[in-house]
Amino acid sequence: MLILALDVVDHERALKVAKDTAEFVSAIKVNYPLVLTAGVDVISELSEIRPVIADFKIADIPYTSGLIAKIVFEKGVRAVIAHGFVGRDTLQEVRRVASDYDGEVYVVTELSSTGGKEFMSEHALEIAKLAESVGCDGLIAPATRPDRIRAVKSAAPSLKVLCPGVGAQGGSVEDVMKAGADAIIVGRAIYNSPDPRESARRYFEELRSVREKIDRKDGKAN
Ligand code: O7M
Repeated sequence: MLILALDVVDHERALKVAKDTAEFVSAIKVNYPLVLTAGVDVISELSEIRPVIADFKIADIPYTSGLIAKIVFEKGVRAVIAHGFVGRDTLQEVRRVASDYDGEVYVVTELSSTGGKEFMSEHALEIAKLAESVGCDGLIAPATRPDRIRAVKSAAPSLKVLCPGVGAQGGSVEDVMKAGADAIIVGRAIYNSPDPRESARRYFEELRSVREKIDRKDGKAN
């Protein structure tokens, strides 16, 4: 599954990239750069093109976190992303709000950047288990460190794992999928390419061929 990280800072361009790549993209992840420039209603516009995941990395007390989740679900998002280091009470509140909208919650374990190793790695597996015990839907784990994808996957086997860091940050589709990822999240390598649609198509095809290779190896192919 391919998720587009739409961190462009121009409203019209965002809509164009979303429409041009929609055929190959399962969901659009919206982060602060777009919403702080285009306004929050861009979420509703994008939701008409593909399902939107609101990546505001919610990290506050339960009341404020729940409020943020409620506001974006009212705008039509399918899922929200919260930080896991905030602890059980906040994740429970975000989960509760999401359930009112039949929405999903994804939890960040450790960031894909080098700094993610500084504080977050040490607690990433506890965060994964916490997210699973709270009934969240999935985790965010770094495509830049496939061994960490394997680790969170075995800590919380029932959760989906979405992996940012492919392309501009150097992660490879094959390594990430072999590590057990359910989806890759790709931003700059698509929206900054001269032909975003073609770039999205290439990631889509690569995902398909890697998936086939993995299934053949696991003996799933007939
Ligand atoms: O492909 P890129 O590097 O242009 O974009 C990656 C996107 O994924 C961008 O929106 C980041 O904010 C996000 N991201 C990471 O790059 N690393 C992480 O560890 C976590 C995220 C993320 O999506 O968290 C939910």
